[in-house]
Amino acid sequence: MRSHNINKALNGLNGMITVPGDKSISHRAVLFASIAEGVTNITGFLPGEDCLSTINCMKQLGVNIEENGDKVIVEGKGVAGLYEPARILDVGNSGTTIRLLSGILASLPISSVLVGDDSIAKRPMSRVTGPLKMMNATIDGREHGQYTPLHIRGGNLTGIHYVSPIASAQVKSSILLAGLNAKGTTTVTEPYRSRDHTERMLKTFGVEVQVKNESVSVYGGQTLHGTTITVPGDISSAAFMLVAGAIVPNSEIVLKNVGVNPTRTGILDVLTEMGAKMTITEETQFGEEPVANIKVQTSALKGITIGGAIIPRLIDEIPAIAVLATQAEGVTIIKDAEELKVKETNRIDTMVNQLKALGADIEATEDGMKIVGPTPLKGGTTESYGDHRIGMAMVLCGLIAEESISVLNTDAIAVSYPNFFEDLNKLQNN
Ligand code: SPQ
Repeated sequence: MRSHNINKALNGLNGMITVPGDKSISHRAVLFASIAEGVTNITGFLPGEDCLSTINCMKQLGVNIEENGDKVIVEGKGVAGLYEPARILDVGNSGTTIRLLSGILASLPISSVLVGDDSIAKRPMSRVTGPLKMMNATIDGREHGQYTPLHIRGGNLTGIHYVSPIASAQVKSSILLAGLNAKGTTTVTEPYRSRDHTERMLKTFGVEVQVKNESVSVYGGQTLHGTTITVPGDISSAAFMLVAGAIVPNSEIVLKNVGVNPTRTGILDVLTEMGAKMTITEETQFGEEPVANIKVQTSALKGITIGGAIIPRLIDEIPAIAVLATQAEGVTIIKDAEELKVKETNRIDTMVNQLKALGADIEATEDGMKIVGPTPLKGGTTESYGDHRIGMAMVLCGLIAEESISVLNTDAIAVSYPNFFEDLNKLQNN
């Protein structure tokens, strides 16, 4: 396992970079292309470990996929053309792969077994297996289908109206994918809207999707048609650079072609409300997805309260926001974010414990955290705990701390941002 020693960025961060392709969109592009009829050409694909797990699973289901860096060509087989896999499907560290793929597999009369790494083994699966069973799929797993390994035997599904207790794009997408091959109409209603990449991309593949407030519906028996997908830069990866640009003195950075889908831009709202100097230019569209360049400069920041409907719009950015808040004047409260406890790690505990050890004034609450700033951070040893976003958040701490910070198990960062250190070096050497 690799580790990195991070030193204070004395000359600031400067220049322009293009962050890697969006992870959520890359997964969906491969999954939807695989169940479509005809060829799909994907560019800007994220060749991170999670999305490669999706590709490997689809290959085991008989799909021909050609990969060349960020270019991927998928020869769709139509959903009924997927093979019964001869071996266990391994999703690695990827929650998106196991939950979305479960929806597809639940709609097919084949038997499959899904496993992942130690982190996946602890993450709740009943949020998808529960509604898929209501649709008539047979699914088992540890603790009655709550945990991996999952065994799915599907087919002959009936559409449902599922009112989800949580705002989760993985739950919504899994049920909708099953609904595409079910009898009648399938509807998912969420308490707040989660990221809507599935709804947007299904349209690109020729599927009729109805969206009404917090509800999304599809009817069964629709055919997806191969297409061309250009993946925008990942705003969740950009978030680490945006926070670095705002807190490291003497910085001015521009991030090119970042996805600015409104269901993902909570981080931009938070930066603006905290007082960050930020501008958005070159707004355009990559298919159904809005994209823009984002410039950020070193800023004087103030604490704010973050909760309610904005949480699903920035859930993956909270580790970065926690670091940001340690450098803001006053109190920052993050609430309504219990979902952080069931990510790759318990992101409330891992962030609070590690930031506290570095000298931050931070406390965990039941549904988030409270941070009082600004506080200087001191050196020490930190760890990703196998969670890419925790690893990158700890690197941010090293860029501003008085002494160097060593971050253990930085390999995990390759899950979503394989060139993270190269991009950071570029910004430090301009
Ligand atoms: O795929 P995975 O491991 O679940 O990834 C994470 C991440 O930090 O990259 C969460 F740990 O992102 C999820 C996100 O939190 C990706 C996602 C999606 O692509 O649909 C949706 C969110 O999860 P959820 O549970 O709210 O649906």
